[in-house]
Amino acid sequence: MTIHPALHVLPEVREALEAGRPVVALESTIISHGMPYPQNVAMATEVEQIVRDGGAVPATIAVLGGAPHIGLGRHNLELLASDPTVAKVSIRDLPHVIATRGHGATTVASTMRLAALAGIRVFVTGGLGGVHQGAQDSMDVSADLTELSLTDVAVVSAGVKSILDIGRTLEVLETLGVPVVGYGTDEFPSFFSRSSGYAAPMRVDDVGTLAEMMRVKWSLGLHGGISIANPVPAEEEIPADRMTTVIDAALRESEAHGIRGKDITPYLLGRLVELSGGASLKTNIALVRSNARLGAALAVAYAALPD
Ligand code: PSU
Ligand code: MN
Repeated sequence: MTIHPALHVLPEVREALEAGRPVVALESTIISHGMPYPQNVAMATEVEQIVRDGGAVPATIAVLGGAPHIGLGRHNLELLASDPTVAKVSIRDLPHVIATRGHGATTVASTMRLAALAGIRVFVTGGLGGVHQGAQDSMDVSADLTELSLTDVAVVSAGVKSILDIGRTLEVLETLGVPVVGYGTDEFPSFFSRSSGYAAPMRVDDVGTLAEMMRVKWSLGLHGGISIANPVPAEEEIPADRMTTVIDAALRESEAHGIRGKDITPYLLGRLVELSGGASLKTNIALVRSNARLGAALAVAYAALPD
C-alpha cells in the first residue's frame, strides 16, 4: 500500500503503516463541531490513548494550513478544539480548504477518503451522518453515505442519531451496497440509546469475523466501506424515549431559526448538550471510548490476517 504524497503523515503513523502494524483513523469534526471546548480536546486525547492501550497507533485526521494531516500532535489537537476558523470539511469542501491553505475538521466522509489515501482500513467515530428528517423535501442526505459506498474503510460508530431519519438512512445504505453490522446486537443502535426500533441488517459478535468480512469484501472487488454499529454501553445509555423529547425540541428550534445544510448537525448537537443538561455530552464521550476500544481490537485482528 502506497501512501499518497500529498499527505502529511506523523512519523509514528508512517512507520506503523509501512510495517503493516495496526492503525486506527479518528475524525476531527467531532472535535471542532461536535463537542464544546475543553471536553472536546480531553476526549480526543483520551481516545488516542485508548487506541494505544488496545495495541494500535491512533491517527487523527484533519486539514491544517491546507495540508491533509494523518496523525496530529497535542498542539494541533488543541488548535482544532479551540480555533473558530476551523471549517467543517466534507468531501466537496476538500479542494477549497486545501487550495486556500485553510484549517479544516474532517467529517466521516472526508476522513474516510484521507484514511484510505494513507492505507488505513479502520476508522473510529461517534455517529454517522445520514438522511435528515424531512429529506423528502430538503434532499439533505449526508455525503457520509455516498462515501461509504465508494471507499474501502471499516467505520465503527454508535449508529445513527434520531436527529436523522434512521429508517431511510438504513434504506439508502442498503441501496448503496454497504454492509451495516450490529456488533453484539440484533437491533441497530441510535447513538445515545441501544435501541432504535430498527433491526440491524446483520449481526456479528467477534472482531475476527469483522476482519474477515473486510478481507472478503475487498478481495471480491466490492468497493466501499462497512458500517459497524456498536451500541453505547448499557450503563451509559439515555433511554430512547427521553432523548426523543430533547431531539424534537432541538429540531423545532432549528426549523424556527432556518438552520440548513452543513450547519444543521453541529447546531443540533450543541442544542442537545444544552437541552439535556450535559447528559448527551457524557453519553457521547462514553460511546466514543467504547468505539475506540472496538476499533483498536479490529485493527489488530485485521493486521493479523494472512496476506
Ligand atoms: N454525528 C455526531 N457527531 C458529529 C457528527 C455527526 O454525533 O460530530 C459529524 C460527523 O463528522 C459526520 C458529520 O460525518 O457530522 C455529518 O455532517 P453532514 O450531515 O453535514 O454530512
Ligand atoms: Mn447535509
